[in-house]
Amino acid sequence: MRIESFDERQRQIFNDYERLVARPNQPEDRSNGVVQRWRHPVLTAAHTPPFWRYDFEEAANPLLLERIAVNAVFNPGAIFLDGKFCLMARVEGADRKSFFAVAESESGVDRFRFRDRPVVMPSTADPDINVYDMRLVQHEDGWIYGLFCTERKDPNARRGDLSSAVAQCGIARTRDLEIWERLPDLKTPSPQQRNVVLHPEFVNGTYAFYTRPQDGFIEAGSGGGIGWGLSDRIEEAVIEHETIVHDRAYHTISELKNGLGPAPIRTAHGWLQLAHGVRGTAAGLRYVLYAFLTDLDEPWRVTYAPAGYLLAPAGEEVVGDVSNVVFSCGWIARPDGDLFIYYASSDTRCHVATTTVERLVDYCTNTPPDPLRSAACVAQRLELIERNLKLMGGGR
Ligand code: M1P
Repeated sequence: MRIESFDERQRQIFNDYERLVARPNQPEDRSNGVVQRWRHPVLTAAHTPPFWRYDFEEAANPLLLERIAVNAVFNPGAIFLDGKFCLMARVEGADRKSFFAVAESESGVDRFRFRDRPVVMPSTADPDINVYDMRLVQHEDGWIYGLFCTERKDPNARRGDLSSAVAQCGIARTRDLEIWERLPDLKTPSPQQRNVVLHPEFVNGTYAFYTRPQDGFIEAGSGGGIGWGLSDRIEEAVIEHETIVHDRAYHTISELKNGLGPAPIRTAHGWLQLAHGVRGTAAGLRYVLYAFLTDLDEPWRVTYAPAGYLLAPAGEEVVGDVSNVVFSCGWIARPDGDLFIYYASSDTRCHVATTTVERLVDYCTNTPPDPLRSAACVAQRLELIERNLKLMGGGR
């Protein structure tokens, strides 16, 4: 290890950080026309300010060692606020605890910079052990809501079991992403909840939630699917009755689990939805992102469900703390229709993919649904091939 002076090392740390944060991003050379990936991750652990990790007081840290390391930055919620693209990132310390922090950018594709301090999220009477995956939504009641997973140790775990946990939906609201009012956790008929998202508009005068009922902490069990429920109040939100919007199905991308990503986007053709689907493989779970549309007046009713995934882990995205995962909690649609999809790969880093609302609606309405059998998939593909061959003047 090269011996540097304290000042030299401090300069180096800040230079590296500034170079990374100021790095311009470029779209990948190729795209399938549906979504455009961008070359560099928009947020990584190294994007957290050095003063979150190092103690820069020379007397206290003469060797200038990293004191409180950051392990990963992933699964950000997203909102456009005060002229900036804001990401509410899940920052995970080396100690495995996650917290929220806001990073802002003018372009939406690069130069994301964290605010000086992470979010101080108030607790409920039963303090959270871990919080993560905040979905931000500008609700028509005027508040910005953050719905997130709050995790606590399972009080009923058998002695010696230090892993069983209970996941529920935490709710907080803000005007500026800075000062948060914590509301009581959502109550639902399901034993556990994750991936809960608030619908941006009232439905019949009530608050509407997309849920993900689950029996246990990891497995959906007899529950699962993307659920739907209503609550008269948000201050003490209770869903009495949960129905399933989008179920799991055998031999699909979401056979094992699924869950809504960000809050849906209103379009002329229905609510544009983004979700993750999970299936089991010999190498473990595989998480992909998929899109669908629901009815404008009945947001719980699926109108178009294209087969398969919109985005699956590729290249460096495949590897990380929890490999073979892409996961999204945030996207931003601009008034001109440009759409910025923020997603994380392998529970490690955050990326952006760009598209337009028009393209995703086209994708949803024109991609055939999953016919659920190989033979039917061949028939579906043959229909496309024959039409194309005719256009191209024959074939062999
Ligand atoms: O590790 C992959 C993801 O697992 C969980 O999501 P789900 O409940 O849908 O399986 C979450 O912990 C999520 O943060 C994580 O990215």
